[in-house]
Amino acid sequence: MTKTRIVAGALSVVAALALPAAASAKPHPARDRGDRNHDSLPDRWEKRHGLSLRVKQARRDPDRDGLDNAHEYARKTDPRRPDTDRDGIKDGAEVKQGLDPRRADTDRDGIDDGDEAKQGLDPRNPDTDDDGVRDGDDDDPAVADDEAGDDDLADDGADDPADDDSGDDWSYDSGDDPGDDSSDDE
Ligand SMILES: [Ca+2]
Ligand SMILES: [Ca+2]
Ligand SMILES: [Ca+2]
Ligand SMILES: [Ca+2]
Repeated sequence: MTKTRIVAGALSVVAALALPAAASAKPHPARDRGDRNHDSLPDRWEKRHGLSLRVKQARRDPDRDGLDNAHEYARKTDPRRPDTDRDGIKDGAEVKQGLDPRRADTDRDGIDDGDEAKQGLDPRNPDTDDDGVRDGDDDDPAVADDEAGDDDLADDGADDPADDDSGDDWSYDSGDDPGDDSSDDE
C-alpha cells in the first residue's frame, strides 16, 4: 500500500513537471503497463534496448533503418540494429517491400533477400522465373529456359551458390536440405 502510494506520488510529480496540462487529463494510465514515458512502449523493452525511459521513444529511429521504435517494437525487430536479420536489406526497406525483416530468406527458396535483390530476383517469389525450379536450385533463376544456354544477361560467371546438382528433390522446402553443406544454425 505504502509503496504504491509513493510510486503514484512520484509519478504525478514527474508528470506535473513535464506536462502539467496533460497530467490532469490522463490520471495514471501508464503506471499499470510499466510505461513511464507514456510512449506506448513498455519500459522493459526500452530498457533491454538501451532506450531512454524519460524521452518518448515511439517516433525515434536510433538505428536509422527507416523504422521508428514503435514499428520496431510491433515487428519485434531490433531497434539498435538496422538490419535485424542480417540479409543485407534494412528493416525499413524490408517492411516497405513486404519482406520479413526477421527472416533473411523471406520466400524460403535458399537465397537470402539481399542476394536476391542483387541478382535481380524476386525475394518474395521462391521461383522467380516460374519454371518450376526454385531460385536456390535453379542454375539460372532469372531465365526460364535454362537449356537455351548460359550466354544470357543473368550469367555472372559464378556458380549458383546453392547449386549442388546432387539430385536433391527441389520440392523439399523445409530448410533442412540434405545436400546443404553450409551448416546453418536454425
Ligand atoms: Ca529503427
Ligand atoms: Ca534485413
Ligand atoms: Ca529468398
Ligand atoms: Ca525458377
